[in-house]
Amino acid sequence: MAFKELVFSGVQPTGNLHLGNYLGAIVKFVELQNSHDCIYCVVDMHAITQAHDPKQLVANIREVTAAFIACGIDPKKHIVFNQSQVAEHAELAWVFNCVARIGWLNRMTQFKEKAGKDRENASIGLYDYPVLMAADILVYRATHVPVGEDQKQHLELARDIAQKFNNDFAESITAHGFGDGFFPLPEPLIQGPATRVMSLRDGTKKMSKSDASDYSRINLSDDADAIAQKVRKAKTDPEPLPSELPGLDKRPEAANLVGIYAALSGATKEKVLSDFGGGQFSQFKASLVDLAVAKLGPIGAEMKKLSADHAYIDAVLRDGSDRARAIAAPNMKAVKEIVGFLN
Ligand code: AQP
Repeated sequence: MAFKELVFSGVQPTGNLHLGNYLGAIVKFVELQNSHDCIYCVVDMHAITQAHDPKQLVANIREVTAAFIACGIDPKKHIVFNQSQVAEHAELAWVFNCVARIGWLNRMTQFKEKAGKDRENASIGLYDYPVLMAADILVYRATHVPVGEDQKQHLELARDIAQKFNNDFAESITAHGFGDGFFPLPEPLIQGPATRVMSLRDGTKKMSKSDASDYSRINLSDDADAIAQKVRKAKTDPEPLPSELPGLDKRPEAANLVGIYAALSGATKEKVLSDFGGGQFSQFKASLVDLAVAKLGPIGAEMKKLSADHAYIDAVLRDGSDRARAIAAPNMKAVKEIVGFLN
């Protein structure tokens, strides 16, 4: 069955939106608006899978919404909303809980990393997170999902769930007039020079909201001084920059900074190396500071302004939720009929 192309993606409102979220995901969200219908979600139900402060969560939901808009997402042309306002996400997640297999979830590396050694004490929500994520995407029957590299495994699980649902209920799907498959197999869109932005303190670790060191990441809310300090203090090695890509092998910190520069400037890593190769890190870092401040400074300022306008942000989310629900509700109704619920 052919599906209409539709983009869906989400960001957790867990605080400290950073350069990794921006380059790995939000920049792609903005680009895709020109070619696709897009639904961008503040996935607040994922944000309660680990301990959280309710007051902070409300502020974070508004901040991520403000970041989307400040980065260039148009909430009138596309849909911007928060997950918990559309109950169909949770409803479909339950059906998918009965489709997904425990063995599949046991393989999810993000759960292992986030639960750490104390796995018995992790919430069931954290374990089940990828099933809810599959529901987030598939409740809209979305076909394309822009994400960072770290979400690849979760996208594969979403495809497995869609495929198993289509197989398990094949007869019912056909009987209800949905051809040979109700759900598309959503395609991950993981592209560009910064699909996995690494920590500025350790080039082998992902840049992450939860890293204890604020110097490990550039936050979208950082001002010019903070950006400059963090880039200047970013870990490097004693060698000058190479002129060609193979010269970055086994130099994770150098490779990371070159990837960041390439993504922020819209150039390839090859071009960045041909411009800066042979030079000292200090010169390259000075150029990176200028570039990062020019790109991120205005976003941070706009984010702060918008986050403070609660009435505007809340109205955007309400309007987006109404429009999201209008797509999700008929899909959920069909799922209920397919699985044999009376409604
Ligand atoms: N370092 C990264 N490089 C590239 N892309 C990244 N993303 C996250 N970190 C990087 C992408 O940003 C989108 C939103 O992520 P999220 O907030 O939903 O979840 P996350 O991956 O859990 O974010 P963090 O920062 O890594 O949080 P913690 O510290 O809680 O683990 C996704 O598309 C993600 O791929």
